[in-house]
Amino acid sequence: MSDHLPIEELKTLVEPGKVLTDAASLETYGKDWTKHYAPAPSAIVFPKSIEQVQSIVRWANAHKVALVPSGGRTGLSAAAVAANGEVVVAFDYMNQIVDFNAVDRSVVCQPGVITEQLQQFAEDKGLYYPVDFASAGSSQVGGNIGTNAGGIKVIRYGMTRNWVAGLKVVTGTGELLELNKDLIKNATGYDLRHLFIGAEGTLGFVVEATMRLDRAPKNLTAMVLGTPDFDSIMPVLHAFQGKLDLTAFEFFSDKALAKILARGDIPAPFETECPFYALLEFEASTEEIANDALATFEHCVEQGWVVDGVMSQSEQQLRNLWRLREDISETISHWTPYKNDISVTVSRVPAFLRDIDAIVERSYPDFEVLWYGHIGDGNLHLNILKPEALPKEEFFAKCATVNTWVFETVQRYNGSISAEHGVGMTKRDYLGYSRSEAEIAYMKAIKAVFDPNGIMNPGKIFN
Ligand code: S2G
Ligand code: ZN
Repeated sequence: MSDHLPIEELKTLVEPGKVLTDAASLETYGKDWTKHYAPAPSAIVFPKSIEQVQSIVRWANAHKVALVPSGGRTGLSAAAVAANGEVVVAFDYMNQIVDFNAVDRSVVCQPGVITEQLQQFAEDKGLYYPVDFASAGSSQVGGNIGTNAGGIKVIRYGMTRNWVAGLKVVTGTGELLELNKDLIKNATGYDLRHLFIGAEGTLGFVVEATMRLDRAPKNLTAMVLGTPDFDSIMPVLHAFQGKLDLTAFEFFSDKALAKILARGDIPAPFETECPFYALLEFEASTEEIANDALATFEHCVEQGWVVDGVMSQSEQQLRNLWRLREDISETISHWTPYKNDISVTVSRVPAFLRDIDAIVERSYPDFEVLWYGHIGDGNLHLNILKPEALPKEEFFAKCATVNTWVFETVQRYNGSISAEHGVGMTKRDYLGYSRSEAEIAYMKAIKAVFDPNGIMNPGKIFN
């Protein structure tokens, strides 16, 4: 802990025992899922109310102490990593669902509500919270808003941003802003809510959010289809989108599937081994829709875009098919993967994939390369697995070199170097591949307005 930190004063701002400085807590709360930076916070503070968050921010301004917000610590861009003696503000004790309105179909959450808890709450009310991803069991709503989390249902439901009806934030000066007041329509000037969504806590901290819910989908059904090559995947998407209102369209490569099947706890989707697999989901709310799906499958087989496939016949089989896709990230974390989370417009995916794959083939002859992701909304996860014997630093250095070629290609396709995982620190140095100098200058100007002393998660998104 840095010796200048007025820690005794900080303790007076929260309840007893809600400021931790022991090594284990500093390690646990000072990091997220990334492995690039050693966590080194000076203290962890756990506010229980909006007023306590405001006091902490005022204290940090008075003493020029940097604050890092921490939620479920499932981030993948080191946006929640405290590597330079910052004080971590952890929202674990602000974890209550505080209101629900059946008419507005809205839920008021504190930032520490776990995503899965919100999903379950919605289900219990006969409704649906549609933002979903592998880490939903431990990520927090506040962090999902801070990173504008995406996931597997974006093709139908959009990003977290689409589901925030109202937002209370504490800005970098300690001021509380109540934004949009849960209104569906509100054309009264700038919608400041959207500045804070995806800002990774660099403008202010989410201290309460009103989340919208949707009607519950009926009889969700998944299909996993084996395709003979990259080029067949997008025609399959277009064929099914022409017939069905898809709730998801994902893909993964044979190497990614092999890591899942090697665990031995989930069966292969079918006998045939294919280089690529598409996982699509739709509401089989009528027999006609299910028949349309089968007819489209037959059409794709006739066209040579699909070589085999399976459709879920039960909730359990639906879950098993999804685990083939959703378990990839956690399963491959064993190999300390160099991760990419890139996106282009859907129409550009085929050419983009071919160009990136050529770079990857040329650059990583001796590394294991896995493709997977939300190809239906143009978002691809390219993961390079670290060979056991290769030191991490050497591996990351090699991948970082290749990554400049990947990002040059992303730039050429007007894509994003970070589709859903945020910028944090891992992508900070590459921002210029996806944002103009003018955009970055305006972002910094906005940061100076809301956080004049630069204490709110400094060094994230940009230096
Ligand atoms: C996914 C999870 C993190 C990753 O599985 O869609 O966003 O890239 C990822 O492994
Ligand atoms: Zn993803």
